[in-house]
Amino acid sequence: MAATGSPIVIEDDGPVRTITLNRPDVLNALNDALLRSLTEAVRDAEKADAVRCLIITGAGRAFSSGQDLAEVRDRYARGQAIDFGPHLRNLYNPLILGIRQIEKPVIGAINGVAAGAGCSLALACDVRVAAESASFIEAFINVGLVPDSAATFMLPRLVGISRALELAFTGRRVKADEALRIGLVNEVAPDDRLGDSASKLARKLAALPTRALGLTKRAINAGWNADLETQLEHEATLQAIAGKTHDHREGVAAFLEKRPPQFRGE
Ligand code: LHQ
Repeated sequence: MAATGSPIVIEDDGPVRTITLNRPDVLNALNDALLRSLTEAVRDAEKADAVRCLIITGAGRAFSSGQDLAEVRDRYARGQAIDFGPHLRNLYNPLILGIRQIEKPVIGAINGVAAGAGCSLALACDVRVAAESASFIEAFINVGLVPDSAATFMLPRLVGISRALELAFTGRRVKADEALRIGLVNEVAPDDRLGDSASKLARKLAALPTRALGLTKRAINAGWNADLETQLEHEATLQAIAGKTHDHREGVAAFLEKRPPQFRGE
C-alpha cells in the first residue's frame, strides 16, 4: 500500500497489479499529480515481467469525475489560464497511449461514476467490468468542452457513431445496465462483487500466454485503421514472434499430451 495521501495506490496480488485512483473526496478527479503518477505506474507495469494483468479502479464511490475542475478554477483565479492543448499533450495523451499500448491486458473495474476524462480513462482500458451502480457521463459538453483523452476515438468504436454523438452531445448519464446493452462495458457485477469479478477475470488473463495477449492487443489496435493486405502482413509478422515463444510450444505440447498447459508468460 502506498502512503495515505498518495494520488494512486498500487497493490500486487501474484501476477495481477491493481492501481487505485485515490482522491475519493473529489470522486478521484484527475489533477496533475494523479495523472503523472498513473502514467508512471502504467510504464512501470509494462517493465515488470512479473506483472501479467493490470486492473485500474477508483477508491470510494466513484471511478473518476474527470479533470479536477477546482484546479482549473484555482489557476484561473491566479490569472494562470490553462492552455488545454499542452495540458492534454503533456498529461493525458501519454497516459491514454500508455494504456492502449502496454502489451498486457488492462481491466477497468468501474466502481462508480466515470465522467469526462474519467470516462475516457475507463474507455481506454481493454475490458470493463462495471458495478451495478456505476455510470458513464460524457460530461465535457456540460463544461463547454470537446470530448478528449481518446473519447472521440474509443466511444464511436465501442457503441457506433450515432450513439457516440448522442452521448457526447447530451452529456447524459448512462447507467450500468444500458452500458452493458450498448457495448460500453463487458460485464456488470453486483456492487459488493465488483472486486471479485475483476480479480477473477484478471487471474484468468494473467495465466494465459502474456506475450500472445500483448501481440493480440497490438494487432487489434493496428487493425482498426489498416487495410486488409496490410493487416494480413502485420498478423504474419506478429505470429512469427508468437511462434518463437515458450508458451506457444507449451500450448501445443499440452494439447497433444492431454494435460493443462503451464504458461510462463514468455
Ligand atoms: C470534483 C469534480 C471534479 C473537482 C466532483 N473536479 N471536484 C478538461 C480540461 C482539460 C483537459 C482534460 O480534459 C478535460 C476533460 C474533462 O474531464 S471535462 C469534465 C470534468 N468533469 C465534470 O464536468 C464532472 C463534474 N462532476 C460532476 O458532474 C459530478 O460531481 C458527478 C456527476 C461526477 C457526481 O455527482 P455527485 O454524485 O452528485 O457528487 P458531487 O457533485 O457532490 O461531488 C462530490 C465532491 O466531489 C464535491 O465536492 P464537495 O466538497 O462539495 O463534497 C465535488 O465538488 C467534487 N468533484 N467532480 N471534476
